[in-house]
Amino acid sequence: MNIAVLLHAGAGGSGVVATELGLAMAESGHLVHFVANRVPFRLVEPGGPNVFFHQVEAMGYPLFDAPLTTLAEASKLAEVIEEYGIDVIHAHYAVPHATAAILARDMVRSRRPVVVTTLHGTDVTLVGLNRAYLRTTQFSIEHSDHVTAVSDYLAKYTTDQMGVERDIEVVPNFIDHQRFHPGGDSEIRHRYAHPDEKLVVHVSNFRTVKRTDDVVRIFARVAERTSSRLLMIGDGPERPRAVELAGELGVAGRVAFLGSFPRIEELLSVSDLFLLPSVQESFGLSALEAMASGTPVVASRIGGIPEVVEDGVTGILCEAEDVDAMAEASLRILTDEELHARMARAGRTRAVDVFGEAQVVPSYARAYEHALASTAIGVGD
Ligand code: GMT
Repeated sequence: MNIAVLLHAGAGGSGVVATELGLAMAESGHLVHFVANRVPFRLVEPGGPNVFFHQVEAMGYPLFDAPLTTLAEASKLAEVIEEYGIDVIHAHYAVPHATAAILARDMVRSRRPVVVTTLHGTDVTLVGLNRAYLRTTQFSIEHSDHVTAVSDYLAKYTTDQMGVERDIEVVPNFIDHQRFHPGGDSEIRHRYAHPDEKLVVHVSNFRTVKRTDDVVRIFARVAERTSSRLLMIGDGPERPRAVELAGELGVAGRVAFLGSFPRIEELLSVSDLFLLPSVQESFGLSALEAMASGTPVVASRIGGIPEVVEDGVTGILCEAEDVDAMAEASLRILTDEELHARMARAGRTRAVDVFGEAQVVPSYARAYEHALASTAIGVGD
């Protein structure tokens, strides 16, 4: 198949899934064309002869408030479709990518490809439900040829809250468990913590929904009772507030804000606990990355997280915003070696057996075939 992938190129779960999936498809022999405004952040090295990148460039103009990126994306995609005979467009994130995909599909002069859209979370829960984008998001989902969502929660939410009437297949996030694995390099651990200290970690894009201030609050309570350090990985609008709060709570010297760190697997595999106190999370890819690395998780019992983190088995789930409960749960895991080891093993097993690349990627390949079959377009017709 010739597959075009539309994605957000910056750091974020949907871009990670889109890039890893595209690379896996290319590995299995398909030709994959990434279409984005810049090279996706996980496309760190050339992906081999089956991987192409096409840059979207949107022209600014005094009459426009901002460059019309969705239209530029649709135009670029139409060129790619006509030049390479694209069979499938995979749009990750409903707006604007599914919208651009549908526009390109409908305007090409050659054979039309099919549009497969994957809903990742905030494209529905935050952006899509906003009145400014609601109708466009509904339209883009309903006019895709096949739609997947990353959790049961998100599929139901889209149908119930957005009033979208169509089948949505659940295909979860997946993990490269050779890249994310337990037993990291002790030299790396020593850079961040002394041997007698516990290492707690959080990874996100520091948006409000991630509650990075709660991460710092939970850690401050943990640090009162056990010698520990916190690694804050990633960047975003809430980072300055989290830095300030660490100072206010007197733990600044124990918290390292590392920013966007490219090889997070090296840090997850040497950490003792992963914190994810989000108030919204359709799946929680970072929790899965922690589990694959053998790191137990303390997270909120919201959204799709209970489909990923098995409460009491691979981590502990608490009510969102209940900082005290999350601090208690963290201390339980950090101070009970036997419990920690059991959760670390169970997390790794669940990540490999349920969310491994080999388990999940074929579902996307079937989704492509299903879309092609349902519109009666054969590959290369
Ligand atoms: O908010 C983020 O973490 C980024 C966001 C994205 O679209 O890049 O992540 C969403 O998609 C991920 C991949 O499918 C999911 O694992 C995250 O749970 C989801 N984030 C939210 O729902 C807040």
